[in-house]
Amino acid sequence: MLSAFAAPASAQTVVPGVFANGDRPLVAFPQKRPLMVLTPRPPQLETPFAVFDDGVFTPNDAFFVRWHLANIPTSIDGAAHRIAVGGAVAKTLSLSVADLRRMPAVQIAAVNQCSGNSRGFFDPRPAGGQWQNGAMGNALWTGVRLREILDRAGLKPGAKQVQFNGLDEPTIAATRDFKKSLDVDVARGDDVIVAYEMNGAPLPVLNGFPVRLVVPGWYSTYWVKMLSEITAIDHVDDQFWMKTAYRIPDTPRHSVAPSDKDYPTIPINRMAVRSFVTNIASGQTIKAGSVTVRGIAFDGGSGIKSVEFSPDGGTTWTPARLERDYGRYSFRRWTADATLRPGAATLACRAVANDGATQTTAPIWNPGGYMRNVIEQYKVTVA
Ligand SMILES: Nc1nc2c(c(=O)[nH]1)N[C@H]1C(S)=C(S)[C@@H](COP(=O)(O)O)O[C@H]1N2
Ligand SMILES: [Mo]
Repeated sequence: MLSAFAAPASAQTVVPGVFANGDRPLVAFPQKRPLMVLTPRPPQLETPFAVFDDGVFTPNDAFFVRWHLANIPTSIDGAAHRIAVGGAVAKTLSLSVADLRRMPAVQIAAVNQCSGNSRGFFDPRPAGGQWQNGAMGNALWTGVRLREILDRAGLKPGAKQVQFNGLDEPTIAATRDFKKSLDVDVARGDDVIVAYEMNGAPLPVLNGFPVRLVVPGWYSTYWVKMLSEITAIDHVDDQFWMKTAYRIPDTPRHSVAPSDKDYPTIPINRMAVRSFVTNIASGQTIKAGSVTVRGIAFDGGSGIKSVEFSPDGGTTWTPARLERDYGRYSFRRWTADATLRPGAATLACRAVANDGATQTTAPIWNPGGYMRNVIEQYKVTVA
């Protein structure tokens, strides 16, 4: 039995905002170190960005948390938990975590990033959680291929999508239960897993104990936590969380002008390529001379081809060294050497993915505040 709310939360300090209204108390929730609180209920906790400099994998106790519905289970009996597999299948199943552990295990390093990561930097600001850049994390996930489960149940020929539900529920009837769906061909992909371990340990309750869906390369809205139902459906899911929420403009770069209306939309899917500096933050004063800059890059699953660093706001670029490759869905760490002269400086980095996608200086805009991937700039003082 794991209880998420056994310990009282206590505010330790406040992280000053990097945008208006962005101050965040640092609070330790159960199984978590102090994280930046956007909302306490439902819990939305952001990883302080400096954590990403510590290593390629984000520790479980520092991993961000995002729930939509306030009625989340506060304790779970992992041994009693079952996943009900049903709908358009030949045979319904009821699977325990022990059942999953008896099936072939798969391990995959993958970035879990909220669709709205960095939403607070959109201009004009859209509604929704005002995240800075810490609504993401990279972990080594262990579990069972979803395909393996679907094959045991036997998808009927009419199955179009597979729908996922977790144990969390709305507090009032007017709120729709959180469910997400994937096309059958995506759901049957090699890398989609039902995970029971994260970085070699059971998932923290707030990250979906005892089992969650992991959809490498895709935004984490599909990574349904406390997974309790897998349902094959014979139509394209038309419930709220697929038809209305989490949709992006079907336009170049998924961008529109704030005044645009009546453009086509599609469900959000693969992540855009991004890169960040991890050992230097905007507003910092750094010593003049030679410096080694460290950072991370990732994309929607083609893998990182190259990263470049600019010490002068994008006027000149030098290639970064890519560090160990943990697979095409993982953070890829990089380092670059620079010589900095005294004065104000703007540092920047940009990545190119194996599929050719890259980052630009022009930010995109959409009403969901999704998929930000502009070239990050770090304004520092060199002294
Ligand atoms: N059951 C359930 N799963 C969920 C959600 C939710 O509200 N309920 N939110 C999704 C969204 S939008 C995000 S960003 C990720 C966050 O995963 P994390 O809390 O493990 O970081 O969970 C996803 N899975
Ligand atoms: Mo999200």
